[in-house]
Amino acid sequence: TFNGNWKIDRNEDYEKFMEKMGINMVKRKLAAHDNLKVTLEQTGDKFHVKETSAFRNLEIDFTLGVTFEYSLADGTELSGSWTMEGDMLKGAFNRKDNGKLLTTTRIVQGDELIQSYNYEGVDAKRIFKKY
Ligand code: MYR
Repeated sequence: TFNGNWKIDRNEDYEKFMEKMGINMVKRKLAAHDNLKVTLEQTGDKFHVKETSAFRNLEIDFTLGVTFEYSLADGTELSGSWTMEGDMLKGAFNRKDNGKLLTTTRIVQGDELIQSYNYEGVDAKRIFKKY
């Protein structure tokens, strides 16, 4: 289950990914240490997400398979959806500014939530632990 309070533990290739996303160095340095916390609450095919970081606090509701809008901390707007494949959440989001695709997955492995990202051939991971 994805339910619970998750706190960022470590990143893999996240700065490279953000660079590909066009985020400047100062923001990348800050974002690499954003103390991201995510609370996930799944009820059937609906999710309630609380996101807390050095940048902002927000709450998002989405339904699997239903397109919604999401803005990154730097204001970049995305539109897309999550679906469930087995035990994996798979997200496909398009940037509104250039139409390019950002894909992401979430999976729980052991006591960790692993979120993977791909944009224009660059992969990254953010790995969370329960708190
Ligand atoms: C959620 O489920 O938490 C809300 C929807 C998330 C949409 C996709 C997230 C992509 C985040 C990419 C971070 C990139 C920073 C450059």
